[in-house]
Amino acid sequence: MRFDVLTLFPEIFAGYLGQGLLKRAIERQLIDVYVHDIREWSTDARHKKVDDRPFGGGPGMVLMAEPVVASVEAARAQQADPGHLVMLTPQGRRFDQRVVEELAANERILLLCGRYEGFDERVRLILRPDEISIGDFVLNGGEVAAMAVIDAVIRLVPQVLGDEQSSGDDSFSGPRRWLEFAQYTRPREYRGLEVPPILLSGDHGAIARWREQDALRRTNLRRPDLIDGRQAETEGGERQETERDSQ
Ligand code: 6GU
Repeated sequence: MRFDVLTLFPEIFAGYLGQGLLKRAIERQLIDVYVHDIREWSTDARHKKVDDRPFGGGPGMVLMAEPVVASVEAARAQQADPGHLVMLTPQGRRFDQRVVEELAANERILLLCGRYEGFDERVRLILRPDEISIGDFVLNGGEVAAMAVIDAVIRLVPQVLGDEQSSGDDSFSGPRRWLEFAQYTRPREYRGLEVPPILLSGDHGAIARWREQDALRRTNLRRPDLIDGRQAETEGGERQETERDSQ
């Protein structure tokens, strides 16, 4: 699977690409990530300007349509497959595990990162991107969001996760899309808190039932909206789960 990131800040990606699961996936040639500098497509040879003041006035700067459209078209032309174009913007549809699964079906994804007050509207009108937001808050640019998209999508690319790992039990995954069950490792007792005995029983059927029950209990408590669209109780006064009452 190939990702093309289009950004004004290509340096931001080096650390992220050079580490962990993603680094290994790139080395194993399961994933390719190309980072493109939108500034290289500036129409202004001297100052490499890519933004300008908004028509109608107001604060901030707007990314100009020409360099952005040119950079996307140039990246697309590098391969026969034009890829699926994603624009990272707080005005996009909300990113969740369903969107991750949808995106993972593509062989090639282009991630267009904005900065400043946003893109000239004609970028959207011309390129018709799949606009995605990672949540209802404002970031300074799409770069962190693009990394979140890559990070989530590669987990679903075959062979990226080792045999011992699997995305099937992940929160928001599987047929029910609940939160994941609680996990424990050694030691069996820590500061008076014991690992639930079932997990030490070796009875795989019983363990699977306990985990299913725990996933449901946690989801009910923390994210009831995942079960039946109920609003999560976030106002004051409701019960908070603690180590003690989860025992
Ligand atoms: Cl994708 N971009 C920006 N700038 N802010 C965001 C976002 C994206 N998603 C949530 N907030």
